Amino acid sequence: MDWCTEGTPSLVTAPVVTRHPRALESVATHYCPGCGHGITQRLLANALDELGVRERTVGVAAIGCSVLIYNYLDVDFQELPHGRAPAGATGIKRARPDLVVFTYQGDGDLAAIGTAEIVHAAARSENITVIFVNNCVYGMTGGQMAPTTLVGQRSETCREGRDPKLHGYPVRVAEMLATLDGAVYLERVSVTHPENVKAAYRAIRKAFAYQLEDRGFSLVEVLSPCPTNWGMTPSEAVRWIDEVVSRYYPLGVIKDCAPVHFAHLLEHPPAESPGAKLHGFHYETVAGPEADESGRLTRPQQPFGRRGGRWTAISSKDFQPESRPESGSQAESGGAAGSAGDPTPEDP
Ligand SMILES: Cc1ncc(C[n+]2csc(CCOP(=O)(O)OP(=O)(O)O)c2C)c(N)n1
Ligand code: SF4
Ligand SMILES: [Mg+2]
Repeated sequence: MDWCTEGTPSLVTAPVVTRHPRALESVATHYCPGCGHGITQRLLANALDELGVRERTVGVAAIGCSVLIYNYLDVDFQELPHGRAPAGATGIKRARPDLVVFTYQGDGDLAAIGTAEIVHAAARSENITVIFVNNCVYGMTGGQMAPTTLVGQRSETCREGRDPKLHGYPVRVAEMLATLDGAVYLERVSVTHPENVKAAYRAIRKAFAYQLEDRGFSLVEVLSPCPTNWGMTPSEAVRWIDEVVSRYYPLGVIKDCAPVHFAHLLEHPPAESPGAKLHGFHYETVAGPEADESGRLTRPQQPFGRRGGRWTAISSKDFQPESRPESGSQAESGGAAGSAGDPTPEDP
């Protein structure tokens, strides 16, 4: 039978627009219908293929529904106890900087038992990539409340819905890590409809590209459906992410910048001109105050509390040790008013 009848779309002659990723094993996964882990791991495999790094990639599997990722991706894997994946990834990357190292962690794993590990890996700006799958519950163990469970959301351990008075408030992991100078690239995505899946792919690929460029810590937070524990159909679950979850956890780039060194000096910039150099770092004024409609001077919004300036490393060639502030200068006494980074004396 001739499948290539003229004028009829043909599977034989049609251009190949997608194919099974080399980094994805051809095995059936154990994920429930509508689960977001499968899509996310497929995107991960695509990114490793596209960047050509599959053979030198090591994944660190966490505890949770995703643990069997080591059976689904064709890369080397290490499994770590609950929450410890960033610590293990740190060791692997430091011992073998030539490898591409990532962790793949759920919200129970990363944001509850593993909070310390992720915070300090980000603070140290470990050059690793973290894929953080936020499905608002402990999926594997039957849907208990996680740090990410929304206020009012029902779970096995909060049957009437999360009550902030009793259970506290959900943790926005990406925003929390954004306050750390070492966190370089943080983006939140979802795997609900095709546009979001494409954005998720771009974010995952970019996070790995940053690691290849030796930029430091990156994390992609993926809002992911868990229809089984949410008591929803797969289509209800993606709708719930689009209409409810992503309002509390907004999608988009949360942070994308170089690590900031000597951040504490932002509060105590040197008393000298904007060109002042200190201990091999250079202080630049980013933006001064601007007049609003009523003529009042206000500062333009700076990300994460940055106030008017930033420190950047300078090459050793330009380093001028004599430019340290003299003892008793404004910098040492903590008086920032009138200095390069804080030109509005009336500001607190
Ligand atoms: C030290 C330790 N404590 C508790 C558990 C039980 N446990 C296994 S998976 C899991 C929750 C995983 O939830 P999450 O990280 O959100 O992953 P998901 O299954 O939702 O993808 C827990 C508490 C464990 N395996 N080890
Ligand atoms: S329980 Fe939830 S997270 Fe786990 S496989 Fe099923 S849908 Fe996915
Ligand atoms: Mg989870």
